[in-house]
Amino acid sequence: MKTLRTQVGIVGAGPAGLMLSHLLHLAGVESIVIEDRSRKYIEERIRAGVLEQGTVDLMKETGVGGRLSREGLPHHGFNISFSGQRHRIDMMGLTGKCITVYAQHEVIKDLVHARVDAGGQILFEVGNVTLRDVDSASPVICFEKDGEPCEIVCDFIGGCDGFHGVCRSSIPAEALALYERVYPYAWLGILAEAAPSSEELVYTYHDRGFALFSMRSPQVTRLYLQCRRDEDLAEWPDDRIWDEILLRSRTSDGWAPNRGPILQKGITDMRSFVVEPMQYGRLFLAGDAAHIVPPTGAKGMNLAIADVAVLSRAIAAFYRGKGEGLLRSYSQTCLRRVWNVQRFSWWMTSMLHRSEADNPFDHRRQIAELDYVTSSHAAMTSLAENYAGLPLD
Ligand code: RFL
Ligand code: PHB
Repeated sequence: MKTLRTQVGIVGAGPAGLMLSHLLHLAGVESIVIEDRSRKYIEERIRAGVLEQGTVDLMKETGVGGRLSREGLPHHGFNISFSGQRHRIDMMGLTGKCITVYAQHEVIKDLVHARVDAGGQILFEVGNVTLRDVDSASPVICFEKDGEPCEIVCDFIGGCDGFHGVCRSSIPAEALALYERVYPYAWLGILAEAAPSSEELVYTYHDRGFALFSMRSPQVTRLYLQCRRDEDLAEWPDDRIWDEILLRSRTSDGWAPNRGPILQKGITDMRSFVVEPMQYGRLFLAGDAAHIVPPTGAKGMNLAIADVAVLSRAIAAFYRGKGEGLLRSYSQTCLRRVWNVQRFSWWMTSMLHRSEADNPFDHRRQIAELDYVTSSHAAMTSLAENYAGLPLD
């Protein structure tokens, strides 16, 4: 058995785990990150694309925003489209804030690079991860690396291993309350080699279902379509995907996404999920391990980063001799923001999607709501404020 010792053991090298390790390092606290996938896999996994202003500011302030500043696409507004008309929400004009389009796997590359450069330890391709003595002062992470049993003995564990990880399930069920909503639809997402035909995102409500136009670079468009939960990708040859995207997205002024070769496609289910509290003993859950939002508000990664900003501060205060106060309030501090973001993500989702259970009343109600949020200054300000992101604390 190989035994490693560190201050904070972190399970999962997603945005939450890597940013936690980075922030702790800047505060003079040591950590080791373990990850069950390879470095190449996590650096290429296609996921989120929208960074809130607070996430961008944190990356820049902590020295990992160089490439983001050069390659990220700042967006001052976005569009909501329905009944064939696009309506621009002027986020910058309404709130003084903007969002930046920069792929999640680029954030991962920047964080891995920063940790490796600073001599930080990230152990990739570990297996059989379990936690022990989580409610003691010396919790232990057990795992296998290259066939050899290993353990990390630490003071705290960062449970940053995503929705399907092992950390949340290491907590006794009776110590947690779960809140969940599963939506009756999913998203079919594609990356296409096509120049984006709009500089800003377009969220479309259509009789045939939701569509989202986004991008990754001046050459690559990212698109999503509402589909069935049990949708079979095999039934979606490229031409059918393009026909459906164009049918839903085209506006009466002739705007439509540009077509191009499809580079990647996948289906994402839609879920709202929160676990309370986000802590058990010396185990602190952060990011998707503690909560999931449907992707319509573009919030999941931003919420993961916000959690670890709070957690790193609490752990740093503990080592500076300031006691356990911030650690004790970690869950409560995060959950306030988490529920705000849950509300916004649920609201965006229910406003923009069609459900089989909907009747003509719901359809007209949704159109009225879309009309309101794209014409009332007060409603647009609320939408823009939430989309650009609430303050980190
Ligand atoms: P992650 O990214 O899932 O990272 C968890 C890591 O833990 C590893 N792991 C383990 N490691 C060791 N031992 C184990 N037993 C382990 N089990 C798992 C995993 O391999 C992984 O590397 O969680 P984290 O860090 O909390 O980050 C959350 C975000 O990834 C997620 O919320 C976002 O991707 C959600 N999301 C979006 N968020 C945004 O902020 N803006 C967006 O525009 C946005 N768009 C999206 C999205 C998610 C999507 N999908 C694919 C779910 C669009 C889509 C389509
Ligand atoms: C993306 O570009 O992947 C994206 C953008 C906005 C969302 C979700 C995903 O709401």
